[in-house]
Amino acid sequence: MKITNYDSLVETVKEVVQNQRVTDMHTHLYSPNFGDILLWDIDELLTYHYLVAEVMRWSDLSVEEFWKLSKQEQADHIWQKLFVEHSPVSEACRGVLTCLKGFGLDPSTRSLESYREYFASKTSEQHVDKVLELAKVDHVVMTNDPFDDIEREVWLSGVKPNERFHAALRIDPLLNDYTNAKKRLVEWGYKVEEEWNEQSVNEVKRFLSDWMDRMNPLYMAVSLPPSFAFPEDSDRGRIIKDCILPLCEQAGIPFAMMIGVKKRVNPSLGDAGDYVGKAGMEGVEYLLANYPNNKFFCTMLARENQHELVVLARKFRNLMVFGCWWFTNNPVLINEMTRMRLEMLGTSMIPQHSDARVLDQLIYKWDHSKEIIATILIEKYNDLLKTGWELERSEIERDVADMFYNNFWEFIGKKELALTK
Ligand code: FIX
Ligand code: ZN
Repeated sequence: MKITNYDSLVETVKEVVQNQRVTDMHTHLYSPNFGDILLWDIDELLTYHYLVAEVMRWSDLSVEEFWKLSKQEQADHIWQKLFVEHSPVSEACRGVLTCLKGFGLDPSTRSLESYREYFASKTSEQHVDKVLELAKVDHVVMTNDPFDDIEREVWLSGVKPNERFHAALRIDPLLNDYTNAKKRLVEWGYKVEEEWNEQSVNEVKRFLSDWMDRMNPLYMAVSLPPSFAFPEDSDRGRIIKDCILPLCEQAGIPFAMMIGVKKRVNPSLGDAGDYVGKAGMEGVEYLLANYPNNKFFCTMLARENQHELVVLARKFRNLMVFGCWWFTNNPVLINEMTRMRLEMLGTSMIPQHSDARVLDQLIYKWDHSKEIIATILIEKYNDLLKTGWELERSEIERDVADMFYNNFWEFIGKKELALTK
């Protein structure tokens, strides 16, 4: 169907984006058969670390007193401070309300007890089906850390994720804290030595290979500080060069770098205590130029890094830019970053991931982002119509499917999982 005027363009783009099935390439969710580490319900939504950071700005409690509260008491406190005593205009607060609305609950009642009753009536499996359908998410890529004591036991018990959940092998402790990580490797039977020699290289590679065999990860991932540099005469520099890059190339999977996080600048806040810093791009540039047979995902945490990341993606086809990560996952920056990407990369990018830590967040993370991305696409397509270019609905469907689904599967080399065009 040809798009002939602005009104039909608006209607078509909104409908196509809204109905587009999604592959969510980075989350902290788990397959429901992994047990209680999959978080869901209103109290988990309210105690999301984004809201912990925000409530501590209003709370009359010390951080220590807050952490001593039960999960429900924490949620009650957050609800009172951020929703009742002050309007919930922040993105994370609004997200909770979008989730309630998505479930057909009534935010205007402000009845936390009625919301708790709704979730209490659900089982985990039922709820996963409901949320994935409401959010139109077909595939959820997890964050899987073999150094996490609880998750490691789940994998070692032989549990495999349900078919809609996929692993990403996350290796922050190995790359960012090798001094302590190698002690655990030795505990687990990997004979790494004090010095970085051939045996250490082989044993770290054996550790990674064992977990790649166990998890079948779609990619390997790490979050990196603003000071990230490569090449670098450091544990991280040596492990990336001698282990990560050869294994990823051999397995044909990307290495995902999430750059710019300053961990625990306020340790008392826990996960809410991480900060952001502008990173140098030289390390990413070097990797792209010197490892053309490796594929790289990259997302950056500082607003100031977004433009150079997009320009770098114009120079190197083995880089796939993805998502509006963490402190950039707000309308003001989703808007700026998506425009920057479309204007310099066209649709050869992955505009968003959810980073959801609570299952229900898939509803709001995708609802909010789809609304912004649709608005921008309407403007961009209208600019085309103004030149006399003609547009078919099927072309809009193709472009939107690429960005929300197919670009991911095609970049990782699993076209068979892409939507048929
Ligand atoms: O490193 C990461 O995967 C970050 O996304 C998380 O550490 C962070 O806490 C988060 O969930 C941000 O949205
Ligand atoms: Zn994350």
